[in-house]
Amino acid sequence: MQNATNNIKPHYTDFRSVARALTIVENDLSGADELLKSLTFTKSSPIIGITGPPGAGKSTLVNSLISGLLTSGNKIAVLAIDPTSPFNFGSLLGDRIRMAPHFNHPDVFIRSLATRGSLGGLSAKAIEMTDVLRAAGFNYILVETVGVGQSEIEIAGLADLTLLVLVPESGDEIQNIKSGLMEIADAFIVNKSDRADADLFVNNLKKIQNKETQLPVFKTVASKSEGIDQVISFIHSKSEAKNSRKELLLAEKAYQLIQQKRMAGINKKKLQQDIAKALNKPGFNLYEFVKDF
Ligand SMILES: Nc1nc2c(ncn2[C@@H]2O[C@H](COP(=O)(O)OP(=O)(O)OP(=O)(O)O)[C@@H](O)[C@H]2O)c(=O)[nH]1
Ligand SMILES: [Mg+2]
Repeated sequence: MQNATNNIKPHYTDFRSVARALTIVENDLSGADELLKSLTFTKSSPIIGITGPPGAGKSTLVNSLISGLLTSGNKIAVLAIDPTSPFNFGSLLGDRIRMAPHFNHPDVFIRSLATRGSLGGLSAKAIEMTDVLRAAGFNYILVETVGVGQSEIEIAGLADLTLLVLVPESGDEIQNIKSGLMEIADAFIVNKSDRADADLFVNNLKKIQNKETQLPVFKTVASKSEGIDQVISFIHSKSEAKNSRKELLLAEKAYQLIQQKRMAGINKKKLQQDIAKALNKPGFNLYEFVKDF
């Protein structure tokens, strides 16, 4: 049988093959399954998650990280995941502008994913797309996602290394950080540290942490590429260390993919239509209705 994946092996030397493979996977075109199953991974390219509240400077940071990571002749892929939330409307365009210096760079591949999972969790598509990028052989894969409360936790299931970007005014986030975010982040980045009270916030971040399990706190001014070298060194040091969370990460990914598979073909509109039909008969029972799903 002919299908769209014939001869598509995403490879970082051919961005068109990467773009096509991503499109097939993103839109679940025919052959997407075969493509995913045929992926082979020759490098252990780290996936670096950059998350944090809207406007914290994630894209600007990604932009300066790219500059730092490129110097060693690396090929870099960026996946910008944009939640379909109305208040973030237009930020993809913003990302494009922020990362513009790298848009035409031959060693940088940038792609956006406009939707989150239909289940509200991290999109299974994001997992599949980062795997396509890994199989393509990029040296680093940067994934930017806006984190609002719980959604920050989701990226930890995707990334080998999670950087939580905050700003000196992120005082309200401290509560979130205390209740869970500390476990998922590998480092805090206090961006916009050219603003007042950056040091105070950095100290607070250190104070709320357990002495033994202190995460590093980096101060950056992403818009001026200040403080980036330290973050790059941290990324290098972490990528060399063996990832002790590997099983945990894979289990999280498997969970998302299974969830997507099980829910395939089920949507609320169709459910409503089926219920409308079922209601025409006497004695409708919701539990009876859902028992075959
Ligand atoms: N003063 C200052 N401004 C910065 C710094 N880094 C980024 N900005 C500015 O902050 C604004 C938001 O930056 P982005 O990089 O788009 O932030 P983001 O977190 O990607 O935003 P979303 O993707 O919309 O959540 C832009 O106007 C940047 O120029 C910094 O270190 N200092
Ligand atoms: Mg952004």
